This record gives sequence, structure tokens and C-alpha cells, in this order.
Amino acid sequence: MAKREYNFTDIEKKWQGFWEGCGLFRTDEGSSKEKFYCLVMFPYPSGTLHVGHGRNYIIGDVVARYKIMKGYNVLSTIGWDAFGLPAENAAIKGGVHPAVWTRNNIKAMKRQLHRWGVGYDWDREITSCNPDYYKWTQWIFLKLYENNLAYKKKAAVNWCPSCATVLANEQVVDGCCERCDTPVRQRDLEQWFFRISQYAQKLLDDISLLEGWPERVKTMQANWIGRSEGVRVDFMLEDSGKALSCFTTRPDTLYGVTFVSLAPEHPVIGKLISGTPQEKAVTDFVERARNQGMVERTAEGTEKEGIFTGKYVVNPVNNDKVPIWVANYVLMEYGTGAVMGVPAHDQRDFLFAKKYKLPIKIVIQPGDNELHADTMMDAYVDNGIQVNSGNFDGMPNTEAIKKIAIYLESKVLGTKTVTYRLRDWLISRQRYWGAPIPIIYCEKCGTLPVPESQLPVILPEAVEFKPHGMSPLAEVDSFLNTICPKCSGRARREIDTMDTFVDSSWYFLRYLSPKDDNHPFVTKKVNKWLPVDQYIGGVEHAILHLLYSRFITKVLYDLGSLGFKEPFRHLFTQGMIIKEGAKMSKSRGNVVSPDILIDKYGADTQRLYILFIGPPQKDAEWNDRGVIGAHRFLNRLWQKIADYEDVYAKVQRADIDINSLSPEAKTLYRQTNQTIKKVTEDMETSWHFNTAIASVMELLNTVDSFNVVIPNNAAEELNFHVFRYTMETILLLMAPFTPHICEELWEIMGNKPSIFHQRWPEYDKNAIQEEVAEIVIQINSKVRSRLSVPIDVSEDELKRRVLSDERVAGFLNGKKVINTIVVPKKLVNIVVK
Ligand code: ANZ
Ligand code: ZN
Repeated sequence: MAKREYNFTDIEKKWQGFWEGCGLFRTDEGSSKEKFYCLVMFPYPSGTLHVGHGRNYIIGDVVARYKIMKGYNVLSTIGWDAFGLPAENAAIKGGVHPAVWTRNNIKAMKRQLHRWGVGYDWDREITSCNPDYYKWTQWIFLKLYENNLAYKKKAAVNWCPSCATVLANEQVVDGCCERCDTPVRQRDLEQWFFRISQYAQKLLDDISLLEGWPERVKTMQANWIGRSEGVRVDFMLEDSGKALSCFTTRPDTLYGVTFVSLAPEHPVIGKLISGTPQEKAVTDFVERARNQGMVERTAEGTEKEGIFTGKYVVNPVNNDKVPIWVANYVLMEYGTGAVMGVPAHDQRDFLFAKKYKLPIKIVIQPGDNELHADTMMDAYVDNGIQVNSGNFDGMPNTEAIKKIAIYLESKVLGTKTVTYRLRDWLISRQRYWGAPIPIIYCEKCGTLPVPESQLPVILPEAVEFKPHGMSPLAEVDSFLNTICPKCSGRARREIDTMDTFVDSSWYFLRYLSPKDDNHPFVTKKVNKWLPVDQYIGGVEHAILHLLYSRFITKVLYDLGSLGFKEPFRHLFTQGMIIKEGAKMSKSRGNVVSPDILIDKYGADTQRLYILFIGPPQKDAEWNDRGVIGAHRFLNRLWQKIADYEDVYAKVQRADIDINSLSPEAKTLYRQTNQTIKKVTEDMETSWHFNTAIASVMELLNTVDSFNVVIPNNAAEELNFHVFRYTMETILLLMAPFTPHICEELWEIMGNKPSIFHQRWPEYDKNAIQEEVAEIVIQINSKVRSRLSVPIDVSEDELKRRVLSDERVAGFLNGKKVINTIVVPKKLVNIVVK
């Protein structure tokens, strides 16, 4: 009979159709099985996918298939994070409408996902730029607004004076406009914010609930929230009698203050300088610093700059008169926007003081070698003993931190406070391609939310895209002009759209009722299915997306709409695929197209390679030869099973009793069971696909040296049973990784599809125990030691173990081994001189 070919193209098409037909990924919500919600971060439809993207979806697919085989009722879904800047840029550049561009990309990406054999419950697909979705994003906005968690205030935007347009941060390159290279300026606009800062403490506390998250992501969340305990110290302004509050985490350094510096935006500056000789210079400086933009101002390498206001404050603990400066490194958004400068103990203050020749006053000494202000090369930031600090002299500074805070409070000179680095979430975008913010402005009635019954506020499709000027929405009269919901007078709509992070902050709730016209989500359903059991995505979302999703979940929990406080129970962040030392990306031109590889080797090869390339949470370097290796393995697997195609039907499957097996069959049977154990453990402990696959590969090596005989008698039948058992086990273990070939071979072996309706294999506990033999070790025929080894250990391995036995080594010390006599399973005699 002719050899059956591994015709992956036909096989893959066949099984993709089969899974679709049998609804393998269609979730039956009524099922009594335990639920498992497997979620990959929904992609931005940026265009065609490359193999680096594939890792994310393939991992998600493996998790879903594995859990199906483990007997769970799996929910595995996909959607499109479809609003955003690239679509709009494409419209401006190429004249394609963002909606068209987006829809085309979705189509291309869907095709790609299908070709990889990645399965989802496609009936639940969601697209964030569709009105049936963004209606509910707007609803979320209204809920926050109603609960005083959405508000409007002036905030700086990046403004390109030449394009006359607002730029997103990613459109500012080295302080200049990406398009025309003009220096970008900061401009204040009224913008919408979500009051996430109100949830800072809850977001911090509940990190403890995120048991299945990588430690480093939890740390990133905590750092971003950035809780600081400190004191607000009041410094009296010289002539006004008013206090200037400075936030410090180091009250122990209070006696060392030699200046105070203000953020350029600080409201007191105007009053301080008005009518003074410094007015012009300070105003100019403030203007310049504000145009620097936040990111640049706080960057490590940016030069610390400032200007003296001509005014002074008084240090409340020692009555020192200290100058007030304005400095670019002080941010208005943090603490009080005013900092007490302690150059001896803070590095930024030290550089600042050196530059502007301000005094340096040491108040903490290390204890061993004494510091001197004029010879210091850097600030001394470590712990030590208080000096020059009045009654606190001689005290360890760690104690002075507490004592000085208590002292300040008792004298009403300061208050202990907690500050968070987390700022309110700016959700306004001066963009077209986003969900319109559902707000109406009426001249008579003021700012009003769009009534829920009028949602969605539809984003008009017929607009003009120009590289210049305002958001296109500002020019669409039919959108702009509306009727006041309160007085029915003429009113106008908000033209800002929402940050796309709002769209993605709640989408995981929508998959449970994607077509519901009356509710954003159904409380009973989401309470049953969430938290998400396994969330999978890129580490680039480790901060903002996760934080915003956690925030919105907590708000909805507090409103009684959700019964859980955290949306994602386990989080897996996969590493990137690197090529030629750089992240794979279109702009770098180092992408590997999955289509060419699938045409040449099939999707299973690509899946296997991607999963085998290294620990899935680590970055990995792409290597074309590795793909060939993966392909070769699948061919070997194919051949091994296809070679006996005719035999499977003739030899019925039977239970295996390990005790009745030949030594060779016993070894194979044992290793098969050990492999089940290993693969299962690798899957259960944070998805070690690569080591799981490696152990299956080893098993196939053992099969290669196993003598498969087409059976003519009972003993040979037993032998074949073990072979069949091993091969079926390999297929079951490999099915989540390389599903198509496993389905096909499963069928060739005479089994009914789908292999995913089979239960994940369990190992025979008795079979994995290695049988051991007690070996007597003699040296020159005298018994010197004993050793337990696996009964089927090879002679070489036995010799190696004997020679590395500690007692034996002691006897051999300095002697020469002349001969080693081995009696298998019993004895080793070493002859020495
Ligand atoms: C005096 C001092 C002395 C400080 C010293 C530090 C070391 P964390 O820990 O990150 O919360 N600071 C306060 N408000 C600021 C603002 N708006 N912009 C820039 N810096 C600001 O940082 C708190 C410290 O950062 C505060 O403690 C203050 O400097 C500075 F040896 O006060 B410190
Ligand atoms: Zn009105």
C-alpha cells in the first residue's frame, strides 16, 4: 500500500471546517460543567498579522483547547479594539475612511486567525467602533458622570501651531510635531477626566487579590499608583501672612532646607511677582517651562532649571529665611506643587543648588566618616544621625521622620498626608475616530448628560479628513447642533471623543451578552462567568489597560452592578518575538509572514515552533531553521502512526497490565505515563508549553527505538497495545498544541473525532514508579557500599553512578581502576591497583 502523505494543507482545512461545524468553541451557557473563561486581549485591527502576534492567539487557543479536554465549559472569545489614531491617520494619508480601513483589517486578521486554527465563539464577536458597542461605552461614561466620577477641567494638550491641531503624545517626537517638525507647545483645553485617583487605595489594596498575576506586573501596578506617606509642611510667606504648603516624605531633612521651589503652574506665582522687577523674567521662564511638557520635564536626563522669584518664606522649625524659586522639575499635579529644597540629601535639589549656587546644609551624618558641604560630590540620601536639627540632634533619622512629623502636627505647622502618584484619567481626545462623549452644552441649562434613552450618540460617517485644524466633528453641523434635553432650546454637543482605553476597560463584560440592545451586560451572567479565569496578553498593557479595567470593575461593583471586585483572576503575559535583535514590526521591516510559512509547512508547524521557541513568558529570537525542525518532528509523528494504518483496525484496544509486559514495553509504558504527568504539570503551573513539548519529543525518541511488530500472537499483540497506547497518548497530549494533525492521526488510528471530546489523559500511578534494584558495590571483591538504581539502568549509567558514589570515591582515592565487572541488577566489582 502506498504511503500516506502528511498533506497538511488539506488536513488543516478539513479540521477547521469540522470544528466550526460541530461548534467546538460555541459556549453553551446552560451547561452544568464548571466554567472557564479564557480571554486574549482583544486586538487593535492594525492590518495583517505577523508570526509575533501569533504567539498571543496561539497561546490563548492552547489554553482553551486544554481546558476543553479537562472537561470545562470553556468561553473563548475575540473582538476588536477598533477605535483609535492609526485608522484616522490612514484616512488623512490614504483617503480611506477609518471605518473602511478598520473593517478591511478586521477581515484580513480574521482570515489569519482561522488559518492558524485558532478557535473562538465567533457568535460573540464584538467591535468597539460599532454603535451597538459604543452605545454602552457611552453608558459607562454616564454612570461615572452621575456618580461624580467624571468631570471636566482645564488641562494641557500638545499643540502644533503650524498644523493647528492637537497631537497625541505618540505624535510628538523629540518635542516636535511628527508631521511637520514644528516645536510642539502646551495649550490648556477644557477636558474630561475620570476620577480614578479616588480609587487609588482600593486599587492598591486589592493587588493582594490578584493571586494568579506575575509578581512584576503587580509591582508595576503598585508603582504606578505610587503611594507616599509624608507631611505637608507650612512655610509662611514673608509679607502676606499666608502659608505655602510643601509635601515631603522626608520631614527629617526639614532643618536642611535652603530654598523652596514651585511648579511653573503654581497659582501663587502670579501674586508673588506681580509688580516686582522679576515679573518679566519669571513669566518668560514659566511660559518656557510649561511648553516643555510633562514627560520631558520629569525625564531623568532633562536639565533642571529654575528662576528666583525675589521672595522668601520662613522655615517653621528654625525660622530660617529661604528663597522661593520656580523649577521645571516640580510638577503641579503631585503633592502640593511646591517642594522644600534640601540639596544635602536630595540629588535633584543638589544639582539645582550647585547650578544656582544655593547653600548646602547637612542635617544627617552617616556616622562613620563625616560629610562636609563644600566637598560633597552627591547628595547623601542614606540613613544616619541628625545634626543641626535643634532638639532632634543625635537621633537616628528614621526616628526623626516620625518625631518631626508629630512635632509639626502638635504645633499646627503641618499635617501628615498620603499622596498618590496616580493622576485622574484624562479621557478626552480631540479626535474623530472614537466614541463621542455623551454630553450636551446648553446656553441656558449648562452642561448636561445625554439622556440614556438617546444613546448611542452616533459618530457621523460623512466627514472630511484634513491634516489641518480641529477634529472633523467640529465641522459637522448635524452632529454639533442638537436640542437641550432639559429646555428643548438650541444646544451643542461635546466634540471630544473618548480615549480608546475606555472602550477596552469593560469589553470583557460584553462577551456574555454581545447582542443585548437593552443592557451593557447582564449582571447574573457576568457574575457567573467572571472573574476571567485566564487573561492573556502583552506586557505592554501591564499598567494602563489593566489598571483602567480594574477601576471600571470596582466602580460597577460599588454601584451594585457587579458581584466581583477584580476582573482578571490569572494573568499571563507572553514575551515578544524578536528578529535580528529587534521586536518584530512592520516599521522595522523584520516581520515574518505567517501565510508563506503556512503554505510551505502548515499551521501546526508554525504553532509548534512558536510554542517550542522558549519559555512563553520570555522574549524569543525567531529562527527559520527552528521552523524546519518543528516540521520534521510532525513528519516523524505522522509517519510513525501512518505506517501501521492497516493494523489498528485488526488489533482491538485492550487494557494494559504493566506486570505482564516485556522489559522493553514496560519501559515505554512507564515513560508514556511519566510524560502525561510532566505535560500536565507543565500546563497547570503557568503554562510551560516548551518543556511539555520537549518531554513528548523525548517520548517519541523512545518509540523510535521500540520494536513495533505487526502482531501474530498474543505476546506480540500486547506489544502493539503498548505502542498504540503510547501513540494515542502523544496525540492527546499534543492536541492543544498542534490540533489539526492530531485530529487526523486520531482518526487514522480508528477513533472517532473530535479528539477534543476526549478527556485529557491521566497517568497510571503504579506505572510511573521506577522499579529499583539494590546494587552491591565491591572494590577488589570486598563489599564497600550499596546503591539503589532504576532496574533498567544502562551499564554505562550504572558505572557512572557507582563511581560518583561518595564512599566509593573515598576508597578509590589515589588508586588506579584496572577493570570494572558488572552483573546487571546485582553487583559491580571495581578492580584497582
Ligand atoms: C524634601 C526632601 C528631602 C525630599 C529629601 C526628598 C528627599 P515620592 O517619594 O516619590 O513621593 N516632591 C514633592 N512634591 C513634588 C512635586 N510636585 N514635583 C516634584 N517633586 C516633588 O517623592 C516625594 C518627594 O518628592 C518629596 O520629599 C519632595 O522632595 C519631592 F532628602 O521633600 B522631598
Ligand atoms: Zn437648556
